Amino acid sequence: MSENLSRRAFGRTVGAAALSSSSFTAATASATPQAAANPPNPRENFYRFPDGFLWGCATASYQIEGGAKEGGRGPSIWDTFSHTPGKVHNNETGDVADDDYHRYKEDIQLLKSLGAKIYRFSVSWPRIFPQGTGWPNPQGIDFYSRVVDELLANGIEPFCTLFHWDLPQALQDRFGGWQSRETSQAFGEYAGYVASQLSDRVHHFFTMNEFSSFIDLGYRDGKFAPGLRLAPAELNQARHNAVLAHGLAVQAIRAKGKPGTKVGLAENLNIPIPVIEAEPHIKASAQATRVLNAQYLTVIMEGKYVDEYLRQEGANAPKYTAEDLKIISSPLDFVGMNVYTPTYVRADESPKGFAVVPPPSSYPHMASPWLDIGPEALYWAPRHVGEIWGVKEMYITENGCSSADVLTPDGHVYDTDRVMFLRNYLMSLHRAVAENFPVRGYFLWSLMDNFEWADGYGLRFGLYYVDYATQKRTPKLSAHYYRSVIEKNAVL
Ligand code: PNW
Repeated sequence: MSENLSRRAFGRTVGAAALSSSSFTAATASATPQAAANPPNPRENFYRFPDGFLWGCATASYQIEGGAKEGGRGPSIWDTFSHTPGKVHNNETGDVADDDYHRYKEDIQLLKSLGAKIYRFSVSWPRIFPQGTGWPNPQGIDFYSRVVDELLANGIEPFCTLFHWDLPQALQDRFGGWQSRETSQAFGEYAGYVASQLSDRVHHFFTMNEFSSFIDLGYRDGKFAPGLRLAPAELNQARHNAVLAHGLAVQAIRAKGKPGTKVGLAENLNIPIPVIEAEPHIKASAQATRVLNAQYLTVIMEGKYVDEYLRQEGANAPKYTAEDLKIISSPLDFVGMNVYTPTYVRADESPKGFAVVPPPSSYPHMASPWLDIGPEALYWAPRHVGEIWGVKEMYITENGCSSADVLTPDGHVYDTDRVMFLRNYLMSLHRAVAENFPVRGYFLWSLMDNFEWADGYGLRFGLYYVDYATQKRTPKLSAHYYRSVIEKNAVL
């Protein structure tokens, strides 16, 4: 009965056409009386998560908001990059994206329909400081303040990311972006300001999203904004400036936020998986975790660049002071991990003690060519981070996949591959939690299809299908699946 009611409520929010009079709905509905009569699905017991486990979704400002020239927003490096012909698939831009800037209330209802308890969104720095520094733009913080209020009014806890790649263009022009410590300093000031304005209602802040994506893809490979290809010494310095910025932001949030405000980061660490789950490969994978994440997570957790990295880079190693390392390793309240792909590692006789095993050409991946399928990554990320660095609070800040979604004429998206992906990754997460690695919550990437960076609108990661011509959102099969997972607090 209550299930019927909630399904009807779900249908109402997402548009009646999406859920009515379909074989999918009928099949689900007819299963209900049977489920009540028979013992529950054993999976619901075996793969159940602890009470209070937090389920939610993640998005990012440039990928969903649009409203690029509204509310006093200044340009970001992604506006410049996407408007440069040849940089993004079909020369698509985030000018409109999901139009969430105008539709955030509707989008928060989508979250509510799923039963989400938490939502990870990002603040667009150039909405707050259109020139990167200086006087804040009141319309900018007002927008996020309204988003936060709307989330809280719907019983959803906001988790705020401060940097998800949309650097103010002014900082790129004036200082060369992350090539300069001026940008690190400016980030600290921006982070402190946002915390001072939102921490009465937002209790969790992430400084940065994915160092390697915005630095390595943006400053080494030229595939992301600002589209540079730096030499190794300059690249390592940009990496250093980015982790320094993170540390300055941690300190600024502690100084300017309400007491009790929690700070962490959302990092797509390299996740070594032992080729065989037995010694000595397990030990090799732990050693690999420290070395392969040397420039980012390891220096943040340890306050020191590991010798292997410094030796390997030689004269190209970054220049820094002891004070820098103290700032970079400012203590965190939690670690967020974006988990997508595995890195297979085996034990090796070399001084490093491990070797990375490159995937064979037959290795399966999702619609994004880089998205190799490795469900065990969602077990090994919390295990390595918990065992190596003793982290006491963790979140999975992103996990999900692209799929070649097709909207059927009667308005469905049967993304069985995404459901397969989620089921298998979540079973690995369940194992980590069952073994007491302290993962408190999971954010699925993403709530809805959105601007997938250099892939434009060509690759879809959402639980909701977005028709970009009409901005209509349609729940995919995976949205129904995730809603059931949240409802049962178990992997189905
Ligand atoms: C993450 N790679 O990006 C980002 O945090 C999201 O903004 C993005 O939409 C999502 O994952 C899906 O791509 C990544 O090439 C981009 O390995 C590229 C890679 C990994 C993550």
